[in-house]
Amino acid sequence: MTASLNIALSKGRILDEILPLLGRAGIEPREDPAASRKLILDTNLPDIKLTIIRAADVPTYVQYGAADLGVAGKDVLMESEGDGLYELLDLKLARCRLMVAEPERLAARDDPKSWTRLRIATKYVNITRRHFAAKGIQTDIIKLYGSMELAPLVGLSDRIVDLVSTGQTLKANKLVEVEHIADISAWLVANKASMKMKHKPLTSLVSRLAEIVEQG
Ligand code: PRT
Ligand code: MG
Repeated sequence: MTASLNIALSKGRILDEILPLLGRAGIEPREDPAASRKLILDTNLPDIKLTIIRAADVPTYVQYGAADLGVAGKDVLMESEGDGLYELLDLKLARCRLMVAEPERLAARDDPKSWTRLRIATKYVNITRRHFAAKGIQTDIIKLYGSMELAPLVGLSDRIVDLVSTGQTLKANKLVEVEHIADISAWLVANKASMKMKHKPLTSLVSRLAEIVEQG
């Protein structure tokens, strides 16, 4: 009997980009995860199942062993601060950058070198606090769950910390990037106990995926 592997994925960008990669590794879900209301999906391989959850929940599922493997953005991993998982492979998918942004009119007379205290809206509270604490800059952080770009427009904050890919969203809201925090991509993560207990099937899948990522 081969041990079964459960892979946690989130709908949206990650799913759109990971499905072709899994397909190249010979793994096809039995139904379309984007359309299905099922939360656990069978694949063509009897020993591989996909669990569909919210992006921010992927590290939790993997840490507790509710999934053996997971695919999560580096942003989500950095924010979750958990230590119960291994970051195995940079899948180089869903790439973007985590940035500090502010209104154009503020940027015109702003100098990041002079920052001492900032009022920032973000969903990345931990990353933001750590990033600025390391530079000795104090932060008043306002936690939001989305649409961070709105905050400076309505006076909720002066600046935001958010993901940027094309830059269209910032531009449409008259915001500009002022500081780079991290380059972001989706990573394959694994539960630590699964790495021991299911070592063979797990590492063979990971090396198959690594080869495909290498091929680009
Ligand atoms: O939707 P839900 O609340 O369940 O979760 P989620 O919003 O975290 O999921 P999703 O699917 O939106 O994002 C999943 C992952 O995709 C993130 O954790 C990132 O690792 C990655 N990713 C890559 C992005 C982007 N690019 C991205 N551009 N996630 C979000 N964005 C947003 C960004 O927040 C901003 O609002 O897109 C907007 C900017 O895009 P541009 O192209 O206008 O610059
Ligand atoms: Mg979203």
